[in-house]
Amino acid sequence: MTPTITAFEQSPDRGRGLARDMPVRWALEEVGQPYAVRLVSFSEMKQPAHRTLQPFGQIPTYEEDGLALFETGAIILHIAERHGGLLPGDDNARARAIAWMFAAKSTVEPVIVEREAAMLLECDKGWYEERLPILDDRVRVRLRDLSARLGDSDWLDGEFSAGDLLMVSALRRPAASAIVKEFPNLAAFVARGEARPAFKRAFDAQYAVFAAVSNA
Ligand SMILES: N[C@@H](CCC(=O)N[C@@H](CS)C(=O)NCC(=O)O)C(=O)O
Repeated sequence: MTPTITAFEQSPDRGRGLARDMPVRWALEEVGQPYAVRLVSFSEMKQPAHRTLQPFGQIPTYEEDGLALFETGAIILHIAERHGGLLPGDDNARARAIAWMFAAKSTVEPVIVEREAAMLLECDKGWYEERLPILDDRVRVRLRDLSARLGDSDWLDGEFSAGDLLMVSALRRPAASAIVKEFPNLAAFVARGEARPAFKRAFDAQYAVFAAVSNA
């Protein structure tokens, strides 16, 4: 059965491929699984029908054969477990790739999202200018450690995996991009992810939604 994911009807990112349906689309493209997209408005996302799928009233969601999932990481793990190409076959390597998925979502992305939230929601506060360097430093500490671990490797642990997919997705967030540039190996890591044909297909598909709304 073709899975259906949800995405913003009108994405605030204006076609930059930042909304979190993007990593799910990317994962589906990597494994060659066709999918359908149901676009939802901001008000629909907060209605009970959508909250049944996503308790926090957010996108993305994933529905397939009686299964409804939320949380990007869980959705991608599900996709990766059912198809080849996103997790290694060797059990230990697979466990390590899953550890990188968690690292992306629970160690790296939160500090980036915290900076993003400050930029969006706190920029009119008197203490904003004072707080921003503190948030930048929190991102920098994580990226410094990540950069040290990545070293000269193409990917975080051997072949490209769902861990890389989620880490590249976190580093693509605008709140991280200036700091990513301080670490040339991380900038190259992101560029390698974005150069993957599956990434490009996912990006184009998400961009098409933005373009259709803009031209309407
Ligand atoms: N932890 C969730 C976060 C989902 C999330 O933040 N979604 C954003 C779009 S990228 C959203 O729906 N924002 C609208 C809102 O929270 O009202 C995941 O990774 O799936």
